Amino acid sequence: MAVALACALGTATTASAAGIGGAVSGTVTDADTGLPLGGTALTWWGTTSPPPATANDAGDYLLTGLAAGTVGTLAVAGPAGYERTSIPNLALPADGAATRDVALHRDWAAGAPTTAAPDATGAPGCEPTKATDNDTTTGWSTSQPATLTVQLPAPVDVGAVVLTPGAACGHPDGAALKDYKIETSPDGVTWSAAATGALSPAGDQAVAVTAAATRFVRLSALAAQDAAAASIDLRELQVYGGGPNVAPSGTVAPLTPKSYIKSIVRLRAAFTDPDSTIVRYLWDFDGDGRFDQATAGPQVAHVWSAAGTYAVTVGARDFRGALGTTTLALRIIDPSVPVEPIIQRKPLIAFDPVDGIDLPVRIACSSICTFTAKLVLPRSTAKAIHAKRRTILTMKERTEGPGLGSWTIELPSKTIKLLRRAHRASVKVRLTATAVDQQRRRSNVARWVRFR
Ligand SMILES: [Ca+2]
Ligand SMILES: [Ca+2]
Ligand SMILES: [Ca+2]
Repeated sequence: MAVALACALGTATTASAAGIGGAVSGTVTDADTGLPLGGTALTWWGTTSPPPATANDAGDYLLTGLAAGTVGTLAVAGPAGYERTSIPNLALPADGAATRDVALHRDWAAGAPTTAAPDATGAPGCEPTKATDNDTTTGWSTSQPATLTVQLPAPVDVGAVVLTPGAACGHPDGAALKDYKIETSPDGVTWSAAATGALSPAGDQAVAVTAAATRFVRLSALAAQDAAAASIDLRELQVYGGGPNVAPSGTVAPLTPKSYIKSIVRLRAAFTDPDSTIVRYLWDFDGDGRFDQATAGPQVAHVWSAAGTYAVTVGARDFRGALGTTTLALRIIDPSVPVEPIIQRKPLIAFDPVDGIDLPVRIACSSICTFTAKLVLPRSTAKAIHAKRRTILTMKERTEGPGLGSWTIELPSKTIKLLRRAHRASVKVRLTATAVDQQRRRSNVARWVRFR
């Protein structure tokens, strides 16, 4: 209440206008990647001239000590290789603080190797590199129509070339570049025409140039503003555009171990992008290939009405438009439906018909299986053929892995001899067989078998 009363009486306005309660704050970012530009210097030119502010690693800055209710100019100087700009007529409100975010272009030509032809050197202080030193007070000067070639540090999708004409090296104003031609090249060998035109006598002038994966930019300085000038001068050539861009990549997972129908399911994506900010997340909940929702952050909540396994896709869109996606097979459970037990299948044992002295056996198991079998003579038979032991065969086999095993149980030759000696054409024996898998699931078979 006290504050409202003071405002109504106008005392607050009077107090701040008379003091230095004004401030400007904001965030400085790279205009092409959205990444913060820490280290940017911000200077105020106005009624007061406080010390410059420097943006922190998050790109945030705060300039204080300004006169509230006044107008000034915010001068912005990005880190090395970035454009310098100024925002004139920035009004500070009477109650103190203004906010102003700033996006700066990287100048890919700044400090890049720069050459000229036919005169490769230029007069002292007017060399070709003076056109790419990120300083508009210096310039390149040529005594005749010439080309200036800049080798960019990486392939750049060029969007604009900014030319700053203006006489350099103490030459008269008429020496400023007027007629120009710009070409681009991916390799310095093959050139494509990009722009031609005539510049005004002074000031930064952007020329729209669209050229993907450009490594070289070549300017032809054709004529000065004053046709009678002894030289053609250019203070600065800047190249704006996007550098290499990698799409975001990442993963997505639900926040809870189980997801139920008709309940809120929360999903969180984790994406990274090495060269730009991520501006949006896109969600396809039903796997139809169409995004159903967009969010600014990496988390979303959704409700599914039917049980099933859904292919949920998350896309992350980066500052320059590249999209990276990841897909999750999300199981949505209906808690009212009892979960069917997974059938633990026991091993299966099957015998083919006896073929003479052979009995083929096959088994099927869900995991590695041990198979054992035994043939036992009836007591009376053993006595009749004078067999020393009733157990005439034991075998033990093992499957190589889950699946099938097949072997042949063969009547031992020793038993056959005894049978012949006793003049028997056939014999009935007791067969017992067992199959046990890794989970100790067991199947047993016991039956009579007749060999002939
Ligand atoms: Ca310069
Ligand atoms: Ca990127
Ligand atoms: Ca969809």
